[in-house]
Amino acid sequence: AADPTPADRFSFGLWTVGWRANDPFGEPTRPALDPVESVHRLAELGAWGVSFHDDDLIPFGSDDAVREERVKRFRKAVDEAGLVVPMATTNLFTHPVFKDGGFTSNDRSVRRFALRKVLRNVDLAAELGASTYVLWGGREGSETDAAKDVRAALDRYREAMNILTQYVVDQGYRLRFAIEPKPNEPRGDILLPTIGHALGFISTLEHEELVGVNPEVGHEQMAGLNFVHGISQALWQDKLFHIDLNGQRGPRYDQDLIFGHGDLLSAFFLVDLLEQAGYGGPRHFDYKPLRTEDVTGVWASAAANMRTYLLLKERAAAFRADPEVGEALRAAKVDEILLPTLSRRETVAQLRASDPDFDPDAVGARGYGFVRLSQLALEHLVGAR
Ligand code: GLT
Ligand code: MN
Ligand code: MN
Ligand code: MN
Repeated sequence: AADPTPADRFSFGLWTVGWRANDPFGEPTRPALDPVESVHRLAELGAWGVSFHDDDLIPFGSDDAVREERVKRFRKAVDEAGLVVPMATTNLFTHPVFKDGGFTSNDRSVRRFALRKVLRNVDLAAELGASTYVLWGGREGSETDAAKDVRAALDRYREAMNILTQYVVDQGYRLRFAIEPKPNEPRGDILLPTIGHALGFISTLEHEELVGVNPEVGHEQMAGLNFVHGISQALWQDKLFHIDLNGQRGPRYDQDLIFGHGDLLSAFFLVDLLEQAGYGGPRHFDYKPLRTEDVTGVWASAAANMRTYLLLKERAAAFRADPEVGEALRAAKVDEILLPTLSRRETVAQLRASDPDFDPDAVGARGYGFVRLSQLALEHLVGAR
């Protein structure tokens, strides 16, 4: 059951397995991978989908002939391998032209160029059958508050989103956008730094129904936030359009570890949540194979992501099926929160007159039993039950 199949809807970015492991201090440690090879290897490992940035596929600045040829090769590989392309995205961060951002660069000509670049790749995404278009604004931000009028930058961000959503509507594409939050890196401070900021921003858009979030495990954890809570709220607002699974060890640089190789307990509860909630979208891994690994290690790490997810899914199911867990959940009143606080048709006056004998001291003295529950989860996670 820990062997992935396409039914598990696992997908990978071309840039993940294809990362050559260059970092700010060192050169690449691995050769470039041909996207065609990546597609075939991912399919052999049991993946379902592959995602890409425009520049992963078509080198920045390519002419139309090269572009056409690259797309053709990729499409052929995807078809032969039996993969799908559930998501596509734009690189608005590598080229120096984007050093002050794409949609929110102070330079208007850059903002116009960024929009043209995205629109062009939105066409390709639609052509390849993608249903989600991710926007990670890694360069949208600043290092100094003197340099960015953030309120105006958010106006420009919104302007870009309104243009893109209207374009998709006008073209009749079945494509929705997903904003990916991140607090910092590469910019000192990035706009829309968390799931919450992104959800607030989305509610101001003209076509807010076409825009959701693509949260990444490590990005929320870099901000010290609880990823499971963030995903819960995104689900609650019907905004979890896509997800980037990986691992991170607390607030530090973006580690992009294999899923589960960071905060394992959080990964367990995340899988439990996604499966319980019936999340139907891709389980997309956005990780970086460790810089120490050769190409063999790259494919071992891709397989590890999927296997870890499936093992956690098994463990979470066992946790839910355990009668002792059921009893501990009831004792902890975990299901009582499902009950509305007021009864049907109860008035505020009735509420105010109710429970004259309520004893706050007695109720305050009662233990909830959350420790027992938490330990049961841990024991299932480590296979002790
Ligand atoms: C980049 C970033 C990721 C985003 C990718 C989508 S680009 O690799 O670190 O978190 O998901 O643009
Ligand atoms: Mn409209
Ligand atoms: Mn990341
Ligand atoms: Mn990501």
